[in-house]
Amino acid sequence: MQSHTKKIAAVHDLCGYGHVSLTAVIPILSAMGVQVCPLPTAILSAHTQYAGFSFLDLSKEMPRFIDHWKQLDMRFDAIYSGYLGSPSQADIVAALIDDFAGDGQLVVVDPVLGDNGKLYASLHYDMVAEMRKLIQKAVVVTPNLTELLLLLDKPYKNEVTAAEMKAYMRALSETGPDTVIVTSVPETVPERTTSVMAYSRSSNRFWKVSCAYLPAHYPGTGDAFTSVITGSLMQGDSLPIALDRAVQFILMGIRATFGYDYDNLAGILLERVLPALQAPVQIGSYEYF
Ligand code: PXL
Repeated sequence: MQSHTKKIAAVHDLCGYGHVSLTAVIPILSAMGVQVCPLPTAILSAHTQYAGFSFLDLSKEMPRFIDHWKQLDMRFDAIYSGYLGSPSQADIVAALIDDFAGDGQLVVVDPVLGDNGKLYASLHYDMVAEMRKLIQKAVVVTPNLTELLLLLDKPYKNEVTAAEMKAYMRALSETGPDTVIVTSVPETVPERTTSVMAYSRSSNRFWKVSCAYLPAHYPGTGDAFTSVITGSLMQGDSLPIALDRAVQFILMGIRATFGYDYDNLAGILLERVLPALQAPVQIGSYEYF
């Protein structure tokens, strides 16, 4: 099949409301010039932080998508997975990666498991075990601090030193992925900030981007963050530039939303900030640590 734009296989759920997963991944990567081919893991009325959500698990349908994609001889420039509808889907995604990922291809696994020290409502510890296996096949993984500690089987804590973070990122990378990007890392010195930290094993470098802490929680910011990272790497940006672009975009989204009297569960007002993805890269603030 001839390719005119870069294509990505995007393995995430579809939520009818809430700016998470595919409803964040598709608009962001499209705005960055990438054709998204969704492989939906589940269909929900709204994300799982809303009480009473409906949930259709697509585990049976997913292998049919993959079989048809093989018949169509589809080729992807990248594979990107996120929230899975059941632990057994980890094997389906692993098979997709085996079938479609060539040498040096970008494989991004966002191990969506939880936030603020807790698993998401629909998930149990068997998902953590399956995610540990799946990340072995990734090139880039993007856990938040909660997910990083779950994957490493460490108790949650919200105070971590730079030395601990370096050891944790190295340990996760040793299980397979070259690049580990950790979001929502709280820091208090020299002032209260939230950082994104990253480690690349192949270049043996650690990177950090810090921003002011904002006292608001919006579901889906992790999905939006990893989507921008993925689009940026597909455009050929370096890892620290990708980190800068993603942090700037999320901050802009939060700032665009924060000023309103608004239901934070509905996620950031993504549509207000999408055009910013077409702007040239801004001078950023990444640090080497
Ligand atoms: O943004 C992560 C996410 C993805 N998909 C579903 C979710 C959540 C977080 O709550 O519920 C269904």
